Amino acid sequence: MGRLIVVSNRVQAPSDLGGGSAGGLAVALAAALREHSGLWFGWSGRTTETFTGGVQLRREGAVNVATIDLDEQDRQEYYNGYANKTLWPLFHYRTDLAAYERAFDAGYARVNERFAGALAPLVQADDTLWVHDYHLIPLAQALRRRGLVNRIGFFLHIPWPSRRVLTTLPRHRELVEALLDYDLIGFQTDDSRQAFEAYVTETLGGAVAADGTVTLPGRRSRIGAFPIGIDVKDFRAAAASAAAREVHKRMRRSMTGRKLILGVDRLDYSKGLEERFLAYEQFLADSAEQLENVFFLQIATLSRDEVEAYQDLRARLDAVSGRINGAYATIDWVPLRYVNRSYRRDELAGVYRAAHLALVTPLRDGMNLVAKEFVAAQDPEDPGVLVLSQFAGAAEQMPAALIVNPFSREELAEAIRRGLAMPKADRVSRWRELIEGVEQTGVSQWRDAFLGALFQGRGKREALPTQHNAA
Ligand code: GDG
Repeated sequence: MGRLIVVSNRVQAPSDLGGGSAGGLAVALAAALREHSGLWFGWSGRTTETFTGGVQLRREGAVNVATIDLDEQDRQEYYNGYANKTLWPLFHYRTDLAAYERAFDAGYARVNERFAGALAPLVQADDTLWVHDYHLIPLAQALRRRGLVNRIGFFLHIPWPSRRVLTTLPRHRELVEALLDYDLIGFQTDDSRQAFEAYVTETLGGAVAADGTVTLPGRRSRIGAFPIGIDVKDFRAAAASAAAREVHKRMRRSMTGRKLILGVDRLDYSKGLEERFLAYEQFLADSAEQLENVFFLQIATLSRDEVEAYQDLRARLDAVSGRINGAYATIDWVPLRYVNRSYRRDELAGVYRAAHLALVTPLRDGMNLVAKEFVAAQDPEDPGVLVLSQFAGAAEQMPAALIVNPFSREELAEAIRRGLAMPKADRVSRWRELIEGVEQTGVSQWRDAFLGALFQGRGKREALPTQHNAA
């Protein structure tokens, strides 16, 4: 078998992953590459005055990393533009925030061409490519135009929206047709897979067979749901590390017997932070007996802060958190600790373990790894309670959580009350069910299921009738 080439917008060097600040995805991809002697290709994150197309190659342990620089216009039109101001809001059902600008379209197409132009010469005949996420939907098409017939798979980390929502995107048809140049398209959930199927059958007039084969005149691809997970063993080890134990001790000391409600998210409007703050405010207003017995720690790492919608959200969260603390804080109790810095993975594991209740309440989320990490970090003898949004992909696999509608302030406030009062026996039995699911849908199962499906039963692409081959 040839090499595995992973392509993602950004490349996270495996050497940075140890106890560092990487999320679960980077860890998963690094492990997949180590096993398959691979290459990881993506944007360096740097911009230069003019685009050169030069590839920087380096070796990180067993993994070869190849990056390119983009130019400033690329960063604005492709990354901040089409990826984060058009596709991200739209795929998270925020049509009100989605911006449609011709320059963004052009930038998105240009950068995908640039990726393809730099990547194609590095690809050998028997390599398999695995492309990640919404930044790179047209990449396979750009590579096929350059004559590549290798197997190429695509995995979407965010939700695939319903047909009605998707059709608000100008040129939605081109986007989906480009996606069909991949041999396999993976989604996080059945819900997303079904939404894609509905688009293919109802808008494109194609057919989707029971095994996921998608057929349209001159095209064939395959779709499937591959829920991503975490490396449970690795995360448990992080939770048992000296750094985690130290943070856990510090947290417990600072709690002074109060119960800890925890949120950990990138600061993003899809994560439902504002709704969560308002629900907590409601909980405080309704639960006089709980005042000073609990506090809420929200870690919200800054993200995409060049995009106005994120700056606006940050200003609103500053205002709501200030209002809550202004109204309820006493000389020795702060009801809401709202923190914008980020923590090391092992430190974070220690914070998870100290929490009595986690609020994972996105308005929309492809999966949500925080829910799984929280479960993995718990003490099996005395676990905390997970409150989980019905709109997180993770809810499909975690029905033993307290499942809530994050848009309902009352429901969320009630779940906080219920979670904090839950008897230990109930917490333990729910946790056992949850950890079993987290273990069964771990990151290695995700990787193996996706790559297994990509390798399965298919010869090279030349066997398939595609529009490019036919033309
Ligand atoms: C996308 C999809 C899907 C957060 N704060 C810190 C920190 N984190 C880590 C968490 C977790 C990761 O970041 C966040 O992952 P999520 O899954 O919650 O969310 P997205 O970033 O939106 O990820 C999502 C995911 O892709 C994978 O497919 O689940 O639906 O939106 O691992 O722990 N990590 C560290 N310090 C922090 O302060 N070290």
